[in-house]
Amino acid sequence: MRLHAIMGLGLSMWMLSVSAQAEGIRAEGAWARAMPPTAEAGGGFVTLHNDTDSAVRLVNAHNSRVDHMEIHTMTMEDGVMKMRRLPDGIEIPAHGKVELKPGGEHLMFIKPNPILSAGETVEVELEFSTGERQSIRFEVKERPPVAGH
Ligand SMILES: [Cu+2]
Repeated sequence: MRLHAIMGLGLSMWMLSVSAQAEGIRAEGAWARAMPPTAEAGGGFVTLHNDTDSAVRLVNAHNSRVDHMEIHTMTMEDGVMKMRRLPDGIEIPAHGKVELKPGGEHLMFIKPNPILSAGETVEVELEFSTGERQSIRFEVKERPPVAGH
């Protein structure tokens, strides 16, 4: 059962990357942080590659079980890390990449119901400035995946 599910996920991720390549934006290593029961929001992280000749912005994200999603960054204010919303989203440079990661830019799942639990996957539709939308599966984990896996 479990192996089957993993193989299914691998296949769907492969198919996703193939179709993503056709559109010019490629998502890699999407994961979301497992939330404590009392948390109101959870973070989502992914590396986005832009294989096109023009800069593209990630402008929004959608998921069926949240109130809404936001695009955030972390900034240092008076020695304290604070989250700030990025109303214009995040630019992915032409033939470049942007890494959404803990302590930096990230997606925010606002008031998910139920909360994000370790071991599940959540589907998020990323929306780009080109008008394209791409569905990505985020694996929910307690901590970041080991680099290279
Ligand atoms: Cu945030």
